[in-house]
Parts: sequence; C-alpha cells; structure tokens
Amino acid sequence: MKKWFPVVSGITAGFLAATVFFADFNVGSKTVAVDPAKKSNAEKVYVPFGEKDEYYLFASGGHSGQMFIYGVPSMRHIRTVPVFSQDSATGYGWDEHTKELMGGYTWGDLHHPAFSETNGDYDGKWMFATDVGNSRAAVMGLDSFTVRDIISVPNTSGPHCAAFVTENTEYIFLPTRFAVPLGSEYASLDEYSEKYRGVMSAVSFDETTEKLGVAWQVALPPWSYDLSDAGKGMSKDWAVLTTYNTEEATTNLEINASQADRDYIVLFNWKELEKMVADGQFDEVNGQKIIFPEKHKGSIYLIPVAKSPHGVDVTPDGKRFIASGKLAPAMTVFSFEKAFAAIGNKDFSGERNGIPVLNYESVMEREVNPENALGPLHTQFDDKGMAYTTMFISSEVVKWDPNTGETLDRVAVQYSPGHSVAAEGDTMSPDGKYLVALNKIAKDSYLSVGPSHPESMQLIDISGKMEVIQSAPVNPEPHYAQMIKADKIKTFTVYPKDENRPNSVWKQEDTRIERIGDEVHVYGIAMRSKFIFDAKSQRPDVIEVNEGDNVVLHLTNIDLDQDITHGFAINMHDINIEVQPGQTNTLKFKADKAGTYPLYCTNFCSALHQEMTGYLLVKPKQ
Ligand code: CUK
Ligand code: CUA
Repeated sequence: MKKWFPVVSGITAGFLAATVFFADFNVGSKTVAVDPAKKSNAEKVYVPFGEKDEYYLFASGGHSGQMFIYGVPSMRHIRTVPVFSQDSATGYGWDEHTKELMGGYTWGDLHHPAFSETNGDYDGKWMFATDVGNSRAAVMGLDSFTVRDIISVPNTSGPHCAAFVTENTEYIFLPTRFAVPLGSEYASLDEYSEKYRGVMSAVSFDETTEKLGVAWQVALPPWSYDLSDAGKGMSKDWAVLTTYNTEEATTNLEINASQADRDYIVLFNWKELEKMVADGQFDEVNGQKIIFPEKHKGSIYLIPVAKSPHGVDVTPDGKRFIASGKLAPAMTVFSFEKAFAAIGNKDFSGERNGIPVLNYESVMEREVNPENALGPLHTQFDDKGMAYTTMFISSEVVKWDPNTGETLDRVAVQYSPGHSVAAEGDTMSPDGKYLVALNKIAKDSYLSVGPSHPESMQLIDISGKMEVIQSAPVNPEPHYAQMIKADKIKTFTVYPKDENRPNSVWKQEDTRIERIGDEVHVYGIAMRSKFIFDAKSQRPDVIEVNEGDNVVLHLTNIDLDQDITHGFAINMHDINIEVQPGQTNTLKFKADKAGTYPLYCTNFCSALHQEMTGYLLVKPKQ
C-alpha cells in the first residue's frame, strides 16, 4: 500500500460489488440510506412549530471561517455565527471591536470545535475553535453566541490537530499540521529535520477577563500532527495526538509521507509538562516558554501505530484510546493502563528525536478490522461505551465493541463520512440516541446547484438498529462538530443597560456630534424607528462632515426589547454594522468621498423600518 487513491479505488470497486447490506445502490451512483417516505423516520425528526429541538449541533464551517448551528433532531440550520470571517449578516468584522478580534485577517479555516468542560462534561459556557488558515484560536460565549476573543498563536502553523480541552478546561491544546521553523523565519527545506518543528501550544482561557493566552508550548519533531484527544478519568492528565509524515518528507507528501509502515501516537502528560514549565525547564523563544523534548526530558512518549493514522479518540471511561487507520483498514485499540505500565518499566523500543518510543505490543490491546470496512477516520461513543467509526472509503458508519472488537452494526451514508458526532459524544457520559455523520462528498443528495455540490450531514438514530433518519445540506463541509443538550445553554436576550459603558448614550438629549481637529465623534442612538445622532440639531438623523474627516460613530441600541436589532449601513461606503438590543458598537471610517450618501438601518425592526434612514453629507474641500 503505497498510495491512497490507487489502492482505494481498486479495493473500493471490489468492495462495492460484493456488498449486500446496502439496500439500494449501484456502483456508478450509490443511492442509499434515507427513505423519506418512511413515516416513522419523518416523525422522529419532526419538531412541531412552537417546540424546540433537543440538542444544539455546532458544526465547524471549514474555510467559511464560521460556525453553523443546527437543531437536532430536526437538522434545521438555526444560525451561522461568524468567527474568523467577516459576515455582513451580523456586521461582524466591520465594527471596531470585531475588526480588532479578526486581527487584520478576512477569513479563517475553522476546524474542530470544542465545548468547555467541567468534570469531563460539557458545561454549556464556551465554545473553542481553531483557524488552520491563519494560525489562530477563538472562544465563543454561549450566552450570546458571539466571539469573545481571538488570538494568533505564535510559533505555530496551522493548528489542525485541535482544539481539544482537558477535563476542566485547564487547557485547550493546539498542535499543528505544518512544521515550520519557530517563528516562521526563513530556513531552507534542506535543513528541515534540524530547523523545522511541529509545535503544540497549551492555550489557557480566563473566564473572568474572557481572554485566551498561550501558557507554554512544546517543540515537537518536524512531523504533521493530525488529530488529538484529551484523557478522561484515569487518564485525565494525559492526551494523545496522531502524527504523519514522520518520514520528514519535504515535497510530494502524498507519496513521500506514506513510506514508513509506522507513524506514531504522541502520548503526553500535561500536568507534568506544566510542572516542568513551573520549574523553569524550558527555553524562551519569541517570547514563549517552549519545552524541547530532546533537552527537557520526560512526560512525552511515542507509540508506534499503523502508517498515517488519522483520528485518535479516548473512550468515555478514559481507559483506552483508539487510532483510526486512513491507509491501514483497521482501528487500533490502545490501553492507557498498559501505556502507564510500559512507561514505568521503561519498556521502550528505542527513541525518535530524543523521545522514548514505547513497545507497540506492550501498549496495544487489539487491532480491529471490520469486514470490508475501509478508510476508518474518526470514532465516537454512545451511552454504553460502544464505538462508532466513520469509514471514508466504504461510506458507512460501523458500530463495534471496544471491549471485544466485535462488529455490532453498520449503516451506509451518502457518501464519504469524515467525522461523525454523537450526542454529548466527547464527554465522560455520552447520551446515545443520535449520531450525525459529516459527509464530505454528497453527490446527488440535493437539488443541483451546479458543479460543486453541497456536502451533507446525516442524522442517524442509534437507539436501536442504526438508521439514517434525516439529511441536511451544509457548505462547505464541516470539519467536526459537537452536540450538546439544549437545556445546558443559557442565553440572555438583551444586553444590560449600562450607563457606565464607554461611549454609550441612553437618552436622546445626550446624543451629540463633537469635533476634535479632523476627527468627528458621533454619540448616537438607534431606536424604533430612527437614528438620533444629535438631538439638538435641526436634523438629528444627519451626520455632516468635511471631506477628509475621520468619523468615529458610537451607536447604542436603546431598544431593550427582545430581538429588536438595528443595523447601520452607509450607501456606497462598504460599511455595515449591527447593534443588538442594549449594545453599543463603534464604527470608524474616513469620509474621503465628497457627496451625499443615504444611511439606513439594515435589520428589519418595525413597521417603520423603511423610514429608519438619514444622510451622511460630506462637504467637498474648497
Ligand atoms: S479532519 Cu478528519 S475527516 Cu480536518 Cu478533523 Cu476532516
Ligand atoms: Cu432599525 Cu430597521
């Protein structure tokens, strides 16, 4: 097995031809799974008007840079929350606050959302996400579904192998997909093995200040780190990562990174690493505390695993971790207990880059290879501890027993599933009931919209024999999702009226326009159904400035009623912000075009919403 695709297509064709458990398919265009006419399935996903879904599904929006929120079981798309990308629906990325959050970037590649946890359970407070495109981390507050902080993570490149949080959200770990020299400084690829590094960042989050910060980092070998999971219960101080390209290839990775029969799982004890940092066992590079494993010894180990693994998932009881094959058609079950014993006995088969390699046989419990199942990627769990692994190539989800390796059930999905997500799936007590397959290629699933098809998310009832009961389009494909019990999330409806909030104005008579040199500061109000920028003016809804002025508009929405959001746009200025009930937002722009420009509320807010307009008048320079 040297290459992914030739092998895959050969085996796949044979596999498909031989398969009998797909009820209805042909090789050219597999038609499988959902029978929309089946009434019992329709009833299972029907949420009558006025009632709410049982779960929230948070699906990463990939290179849209956004997070998609769905309800389960209806699979209705409820909201798109902008995280790393501008979003004109909410004005995200135009007002000063969100512009600053975005840090000068206009997009991101959002992977692997992760809820905050308390005692190994989702606590419904925060959602973390990473940006593979521009090496950032973000946190969203679940009381308002808004981003509170975004940081650029120094010394890293593409934190794909993230985010995973520890049992009490002590850290959000961000290992990287790409190896680069620390600080991304120039180094010839001939010096790859000496100068390049894959860096894992331990990011902490302060709930009080709502700020993320890089606590410390580990300069791992120059490999790619793919997926990861944090330990639970007995393994709570530990975490695991998969690696590929341990060949340290610098070009044509498709072939060159698949040469060796084995790559590794990195196993590390973050509690001990934390202690090492406290004891001064680190080097400071680019302002960061970095552990170099070849020098600062201990707490990090390698476990050989079949070549180019993809996902690695810790069982809910924290006793095992399961690596999925990608190139090898098997799941490998490892035991934490065995790993700890091997570490204690120094049961090493050697070392790589100064990191001890544990004996595979000492740590491995079993290799599981369900018949004809190909391309295992990710595993989720139900309330009984049973595993559900997505098979990218054989386009199915396989249910199996991690205790015995026995295959229990399998269901076809349409088509190639990447991740799947189970209800409360990454907690110590998954709910069972539902699993959503996140399918990469959804040919023919929906009405055609041209050459590029929407991807699909398929809801699977796992309460009995697995059955696909709903399908929902999503674009682009989600790179993982998490599903949380709806009653865990407590949102607020109106931003509290805060007279001390800087630049806020709550009374019409306090609105004003002040000039300081060429800066014009507008302290305005948005309310049903008008803007008031200066109540004392003859025309309170007009902003008149001179060409070249810098305008700073502070706009407060004084409508403290649920769902009365106002927008603010200026014609032909590429400007668009939003103020939710009780919120104050600041907008800065240079009035560099002389002329007459209508301004208006973009968000429907009352029967007289169309009347909620005014003018920006920019007097030409003489
Ligand atoms: S990765 Cu495994 S299928 Cu970005 Cu989570 Cu996509
Ligand atoms: Cu305010 Cu429309």
